[in-house]
Amino acid sequence: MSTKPRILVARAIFPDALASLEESFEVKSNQADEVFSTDNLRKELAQVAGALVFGSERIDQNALADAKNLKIVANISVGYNNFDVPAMTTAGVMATNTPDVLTDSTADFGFALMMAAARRITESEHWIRNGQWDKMSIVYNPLGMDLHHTTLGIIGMGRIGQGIAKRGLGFGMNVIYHNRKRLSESDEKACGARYVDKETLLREADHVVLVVPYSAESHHLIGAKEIALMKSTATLVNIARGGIVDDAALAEALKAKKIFAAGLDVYEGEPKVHPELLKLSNVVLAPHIASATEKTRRAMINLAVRNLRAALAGEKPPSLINTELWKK
Ligand code: 8YV
Repeated sequence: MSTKPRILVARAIFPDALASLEESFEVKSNQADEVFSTDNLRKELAQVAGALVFGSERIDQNALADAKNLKIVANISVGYNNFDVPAMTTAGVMATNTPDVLTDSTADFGFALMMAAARRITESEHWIRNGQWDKMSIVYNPLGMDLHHTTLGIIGMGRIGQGIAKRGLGFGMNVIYHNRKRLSESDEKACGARYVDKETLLREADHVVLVVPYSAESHHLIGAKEIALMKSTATLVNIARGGIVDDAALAEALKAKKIFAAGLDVYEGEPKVHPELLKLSNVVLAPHIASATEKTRRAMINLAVRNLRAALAGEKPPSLINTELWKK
């Protein structure tokens, strides 16, 4: 019988990363990449000392019910709203995530969505694909909104928010932000960003980008009332989490042209997308790919593996979330 610790890799990862894990661990992998049912996830976790998971795996009291030997669940994701951290702590299971390594790729993508929405890139592409280029007016269609020298409003000024702000400076944008906690003077200076309250941001920004973590507090942070404060020429980008925007209210507002356009990478109840959003041409839809470059996905997996290896070697994982488990 193998004396190697057993681990679970809950979704498909790069074959070379899997092979390297197999040198040290007895690995139950899921290269078929089908999301485990709640019952199957509980059964799998019951048999392992560590697990590598993605946002698709909900780690709560139920998932942990039979996991008597589990020491760590390492998320391959910076956001960890798929974790019930108190339940993990009670069960003595370390929770880790992958901060920093995806900041730049995700900030790039936030900008890409903003540009695509403002300049109607995907909508125009459909004109070409549908053979309608010759039916487009040279002067009027499709006219977009500028980014350069406009006001960029960022809600959530963590690492990714600050990365977006710095990109905005390169476009000559006036950057304003709102965050639970105001940045230090030196960080504000580095981002060239001015702190404002949420309502002022929504009123003044030409482009609003959401980068706040999901929590009960941020649920429907942007709904009909907030959208009503925005300019009719403004764009809204959500690269944070589904549920931060009320997608039904956003679809209504886009349909009624209360704002100019939106760019979404995340959705309430994804992988389902609100059916009204699918009908609209003034929204750019991406399937939760903000961090999806090969370099970044490899860096995320590497960091998650470092977290897992450390925990199983009795060391402190580099990005431990429930640090109280370490102080004991
Ligand atoms: C992941 C993300 O692709 O890191 C995050 O918080 O949203 C993405 O980078 C996703 O969560 C899959 O785990």
